[in-house]
Amino acid sequence: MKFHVMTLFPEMIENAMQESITGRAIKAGHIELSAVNIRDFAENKHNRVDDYPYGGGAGMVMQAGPVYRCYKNIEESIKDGKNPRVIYLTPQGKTFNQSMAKEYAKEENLVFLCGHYEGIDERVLEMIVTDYVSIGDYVLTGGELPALVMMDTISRLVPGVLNNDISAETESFSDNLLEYPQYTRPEHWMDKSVPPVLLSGNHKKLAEWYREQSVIRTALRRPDLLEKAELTDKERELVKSLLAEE
Ligand code: 6GU
Repeated sequence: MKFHVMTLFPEMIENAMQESITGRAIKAGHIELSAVNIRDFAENKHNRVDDYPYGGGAGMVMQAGPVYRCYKNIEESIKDGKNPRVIYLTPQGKTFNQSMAKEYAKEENLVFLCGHYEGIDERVLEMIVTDYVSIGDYVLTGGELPALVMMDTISRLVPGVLNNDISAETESFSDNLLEYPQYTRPEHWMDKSVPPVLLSGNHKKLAEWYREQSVIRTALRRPDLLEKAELTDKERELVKSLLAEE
């Protein structure tokens, strides 16, 4: 998986991606990152890439030319002959979720276009963008943090990035249930003890407890997710009694 990021702040992308699990994945060669500065494709003395909006109004608009030349440069670097998906980060896009991440993780190349100022000239968006994606209903100053959010989410689905292959599958959202609570040593802390079933070594009881805790937690914190979860009749009864208590 190679991520290509078109941005005015390449260091913001590189610095964040070099930390923690994504940093290790880059060093190990599981993912590749190229942050390309759109400003390098300005063709004027002061390297300006924005101008006033036609029609007037507040703020500046990123010009089509530098963005287009930046994209062409990336396209030429991709040697597989396929047109990559080009994701424009915008609050006007489809809200990113885990199932979109799973789809993106199948791609060999992904291009992210990060806007700033009041936006980007519509004509270049029409030319190159395949997907308009938002990360939620709030407004950020630019597309860099959303691109980082998406790359982080997608990276951990790429084979080899996480230590154990099962961990990406068994956690929150994979079956529309939240993950069960976790505990580590010491067994007793303040006035709180680890649930005894976790010390029992009984695998069947453990699996039942994990499942029940996931259902309880999802009912209390994210009842909206349960519409898509597959629950047994007994689990549905449990949910009903929990939601009645509230
Ligand atoms: Cl993708 N961009 C910006 N600027 N703000 C956002 C967003 C994206 N997603 C949520 N808010």
